[in-house]
Amino acid sequence: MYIDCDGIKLNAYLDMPKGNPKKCPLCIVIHGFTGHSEERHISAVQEALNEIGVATLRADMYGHGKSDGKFEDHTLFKWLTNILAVVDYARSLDFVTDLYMTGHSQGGLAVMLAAAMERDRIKALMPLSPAAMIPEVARTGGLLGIQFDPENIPEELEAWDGRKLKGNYARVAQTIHVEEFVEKYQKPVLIVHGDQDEAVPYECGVRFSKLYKNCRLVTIPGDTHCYDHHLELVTAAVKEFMLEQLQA
Ligand code: FER
Repeated sequence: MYIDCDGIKLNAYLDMPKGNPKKCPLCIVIHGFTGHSEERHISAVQEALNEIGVATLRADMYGHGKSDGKFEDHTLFKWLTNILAVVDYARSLDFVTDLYMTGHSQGGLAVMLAAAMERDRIKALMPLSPAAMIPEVARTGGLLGIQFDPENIPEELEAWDGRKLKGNYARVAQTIHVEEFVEKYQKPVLIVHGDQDEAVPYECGVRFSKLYKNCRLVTIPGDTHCYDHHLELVTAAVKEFMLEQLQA
C-alpha cells in the first residue's frame, strides 16, 4: 500500500488488531535513519500494539525502505512532510478513533516534531531511543561521528554504511530547535531508551524525558540502540503505557 506525499510514494503497512473491530485507535510507527518498516524492533512494536487492540500504520520515510526518494537526498523536513501526509491518510480512515505516534531514533525525533505540529490530533506520543540530539550535533558539526565546519557544510557526508548523505541534511537539521517542539506537546509521552545505546546517548533520552511536561522514561538496562537483548521489555513498556491511554 502506498500513501501519496506530493507525488512521492510512501510505502506503508496498515495492520489491524486481532478480531478486526469496527472501530479502533491507530498508532503511526516510524523507523530510524537507514532503517525501514520491516526491521525486527519496528515489527515487534507493531505486533505489540495490534495485540492490545490498536491498529498500526508503519510508513517508510523518504529515501528509505520501499518508498520513493534517494537516501542521500533525505532531510528532516522531508520526513516531517511525509509524516503530515501519513497523519492525513490515517485521519481519512473511517475506522480510526484516536491517533497515536511512535518512532525509533531519527523516527523518534521526527514524531516528536510532528506530534507538536499535530498536538490537537495526537493523543499520546512514544519516542523510542529518540535521536533528539541530531539538530544540536548538526549545529556543532559532529553528525555521524565525523567532524565538519558547521558554517561551511560539506557537499556530502558519509553515513555509517558508506552511503552518501548530502549536506542539505545538515543544513536542515541545524534549523530545528527541538525544545520548542517539546514544550508544545503537553499530552502523555513515553520515552524508552537502552542505557548501553551505542548510537544515541542514553543521556539524551533522560534529558528530553525531563523537558516534556508529562513524560515517563523507561530505561532498558544493558540494552543497545535497536534492543538486541531486551526487546520484550520495550514492547511491554509500550503496551503498559498504551493500555493506560486507552482507559483515559
Ligand atoms: C547521528 C546519530 C544518530 C546521526 C543520526 C543518528 C545523521 C540516527 C540514528 C538512527 O536513526 O538510528 O549523528 O546523524
